[in-house]
Amino acid sequence: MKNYILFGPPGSGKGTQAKRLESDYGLVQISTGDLFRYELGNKTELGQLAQSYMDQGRLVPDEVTVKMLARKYNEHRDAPGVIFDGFPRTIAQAEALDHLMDQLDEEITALISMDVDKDELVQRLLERGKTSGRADDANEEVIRTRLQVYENETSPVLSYYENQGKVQRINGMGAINIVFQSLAACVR
Ligand code: B4P
Repeated sequence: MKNYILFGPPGSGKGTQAKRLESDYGLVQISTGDLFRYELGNKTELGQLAQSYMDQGRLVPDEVTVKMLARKYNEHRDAPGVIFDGFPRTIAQAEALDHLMDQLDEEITALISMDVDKDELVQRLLERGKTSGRADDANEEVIRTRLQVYENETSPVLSYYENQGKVQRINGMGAINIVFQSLAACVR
């Protein structure tokens, strides 16, 4: 089974591209952001806990996120492959993912990192905020907090996988179709 991590800052297009990889290559998208939004929409206990963090642009605590992710992964063991979208976002999550892979005799195939300029990220998220109804896209201050959280807590995850020789980088600027072509070349 192939296990890809799609990596990049908020607004880099992880969700957008993961959906296309799912429809074109049969890889299953596992998005922690979508999983939290689902729980939130159903007003579950987990959803209410997650909302307090997400609305401020902060990360949901690792132990909650890891447990939810492991449960979801186990539902898709017969898939040809998965795309982890928005996970891992901290070193602790990366270590937990390695542990899960070991337990299941699996391994991370590659981490694909999408590079996008900061100004472009802010523009994309503000644009989405006009229609998404997402509190974390609604104002620039929360968006800047998310980008700062990414710098501080998530970007070290890249070095973690660089040390394992698993990182592939692509240019995330440009039209969605062009970015998808670069991405497709990494998973073929
Ligand atoms: P996520 O749901 O993961 O969302 P994201 O980082 O904002 O978006 P993504 O990179 O997927 O961008 P998208 O394709 O949508 O996280 C939301 C929150 O959930 C986090 O802040 C956190 O609180 C919580 N969370 C999630 N995972 C967690 C974890 N592991 N641990 C703890 N907390 C966690 O694209 C954005 C916009 O750009 C879209 O409107 C899209 O149409 C547009 N776009 C995409 N590609 C484009 C392109 N090439 N050109 C122009 N526009 C483009």
